[in-house]
Amino acid sequence: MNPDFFQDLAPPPDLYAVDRALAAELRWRLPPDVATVMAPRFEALGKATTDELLRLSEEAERDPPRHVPYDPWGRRVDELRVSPAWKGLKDFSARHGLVATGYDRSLGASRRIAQAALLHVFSATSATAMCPLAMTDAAARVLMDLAPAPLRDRLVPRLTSTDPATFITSGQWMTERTGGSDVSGTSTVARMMTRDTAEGDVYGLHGVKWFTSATTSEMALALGRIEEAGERTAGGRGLSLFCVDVERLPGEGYRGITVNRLKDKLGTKALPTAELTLSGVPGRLIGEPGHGVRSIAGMLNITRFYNAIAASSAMAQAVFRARAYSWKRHAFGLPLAGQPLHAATLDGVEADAAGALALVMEVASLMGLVEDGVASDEEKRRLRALIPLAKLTTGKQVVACVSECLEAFGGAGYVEDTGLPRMLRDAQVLPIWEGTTNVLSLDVLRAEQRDQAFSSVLSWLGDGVGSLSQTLPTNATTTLQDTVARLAKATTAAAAAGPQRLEASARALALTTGYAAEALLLAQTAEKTGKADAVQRFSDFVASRLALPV
Ligand code: MFK
Repeated sequence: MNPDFFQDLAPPPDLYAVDRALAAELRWRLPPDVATVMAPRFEALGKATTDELLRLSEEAERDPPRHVPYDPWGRRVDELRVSPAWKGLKDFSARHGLVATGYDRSLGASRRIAQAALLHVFSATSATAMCPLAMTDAAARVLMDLAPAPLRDRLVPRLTSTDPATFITSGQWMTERTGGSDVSGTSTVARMMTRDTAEGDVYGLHGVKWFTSATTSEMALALGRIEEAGERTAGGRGLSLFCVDVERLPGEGYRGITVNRLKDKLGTKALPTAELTLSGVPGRLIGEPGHGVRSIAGMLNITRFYNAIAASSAMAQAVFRARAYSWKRHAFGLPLAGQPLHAATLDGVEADAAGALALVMEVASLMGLVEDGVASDEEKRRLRALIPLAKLTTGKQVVACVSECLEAFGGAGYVEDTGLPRMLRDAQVLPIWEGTTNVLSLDVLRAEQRDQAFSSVLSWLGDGVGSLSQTLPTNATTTLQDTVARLAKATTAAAAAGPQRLEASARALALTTGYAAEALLLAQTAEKTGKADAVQRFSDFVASRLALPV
C-alpha cells in the first residue's frame, strides 16, 4: 500500500446525468412533446447543480442566518441577516422555473411530473432552499383556489414568476406552542381591522408562532382565530386562514411582527426558522371564516409532496456518493464495489431511492390530473391517501438510506469536514416537518373514514399486482403479491378489532402500503421501459424491503 495515498470524495453529482431511476421514470411518464421541451431545461439545471448551485449552497451553509434584534443604539430592528448566497438560491430557483413549472399549462397534466424531476435534481444540493419553494408553491395553489381575485392576481404571478426581480416566496405560519400536530390549540387571535377591501376583509393578528421557516419570505399564510365582540370559537372549527404581507419598515424591523429568536436546529442550518410574536400584523382572510384548517390542508398537500421529493433527492445523492466512493476505495485487495456484500448493500439502498422516486412520480402524475380537472373520482381518492403515504414512507426511508450511505464511508462518514454528516442531519427533518409519521398515518385513517381513500389505494395495489407481466422475476412478483394480500387481510382484521386497535395499527399499515406501492411502481416502470437495470431495481427493492432477510 502506498503510504502517500489519500482518499477523496466525489462531489454531489448532476442527478439528471447519473440517476438511472430518474431517467427510467421520465422515459415512460413524459409524453414525447413535453420530454422534448423539458430535456434542455433538465440538462441546464443538472449542469448548474454541480457548479453555480453547489457554490451557492456551500456558501449559504458556511454563512448561516443570524438574528440581530437591536441596532447599535438600542432600536429594535429584528434584522435576519442571511448570506448573499441565500438570496442567490432564490434567484436561481426563479430562473430555473422550479415553482413556475408546476403551473405551466403548456406542459398539460404532465407539468407536475416535469416539476418533480427538476426539484429532484435540485433539492439535495439546495441548502434547504427547497423549503421556501414548497411553501411558495403551496401558497400559490391556495390563493388560486380560495383568494379574492384582486389578491390572487397581485400575488400568484409573483409566486410563480421565473424572473428573479419579481419572484417572491411565502412562509406558512401554523405551528404554535399550544398547537403543533393538533392545530386546534392555535391561540393566535384575529381582530377585524378593515372590512370589504378589494382584497377581502383585513384582520389584525395577535399571537406567537413557534416555527416559521424561511422567515425572510415576502408573505405568509397564517392560521388565526377570529374574535368578534370579545368572543371566539374554540377548537379547529374556530380557525381561519389569513394572507400576511411581510413588510420591513426602514430602521424599525417588521410591521406588526417581532422576531423572538432563530431556532437552533439539528440541521437545515442555512434556512432561517424563527419564533415570531404577531402584534396586529394585517392579514387578509382567505376562504371561509372557520374553515382555516380545510384551507391550509390544501397547502399541506403540496408541501408534503415537496417533502417526499426532498427525500428522493437526498437518497439519490447519498447513494451516488457512496457508490462513487466504492469504486475508488480499496480494502482487502479489491475496490469496495467488487466486494459482494458491499455491492449488495448499495444495490439495496439504490433500489430504495428508486422506490421513493417512483412514488413521488405517481403522486406528481395524479396531482397534474387533479389540477387539470381531468382526474376520475377514484384517482382523486387515491391521491388524497397517496400524498400522506408518500410523505411518511419516504421520510422514514431517507433517514435509513442516508445513514446506510454514511456507514459505507466508514469513519469518514462520521467526520464533519467531509460534509457527509450534514446529509444525515438534514434528512432527519423530513419525517418531522409537515406532519410526523404517526400524524400522517392517522390522516390516512381519517381520509379512509371520510372518502374511502385508503381503500382506493388498496384496490389499485390489488389490480396492479394482479396484472404484472410474466417477464418480471417470479420471486419478486410473488413476494409483492403476497405482501399486498397480507396487507388487505391485516387491514380488515385491524378494522374489525375496533377503533383503538385500528389506530394502533395505522403506522404499520401505512408503511407497508407505502413500500408495496413503491414496489408495484418499480415493477410497472420495469415493464414500461423494458430496461434490465429497472428490472434489477424492482428485484432489489423487493429483496431489501419486502422479503425476509434470508
Ligand atoms: C424544512 C426545514 C424545516 C425546519 C424545521 C421545522 C420543524 C417542524 C415545524 C412544524 O411544525 S411543521 C408543521 C407540522 N404540523 C403539521 O403538519 C400538521 C399536522 N396535523 C395534521 O395534518 C392534521 O391532520 C390537520 C391539522 C391537517 C387537521 O386536523 P384536525 O384539526 O383534526 O382537522 P380535521 O377534522 O381532520 O380536518 C378539518 C378539515 O380539513 C376537514 O374538512 P371539512 O372541514 O370539510 O370537514 C378535512 O377533510 C380537511 N382536511 C384535513 N386534512 C386534509 C384535508 N383535506 C384535504 N387534504 C388533507 N390532507
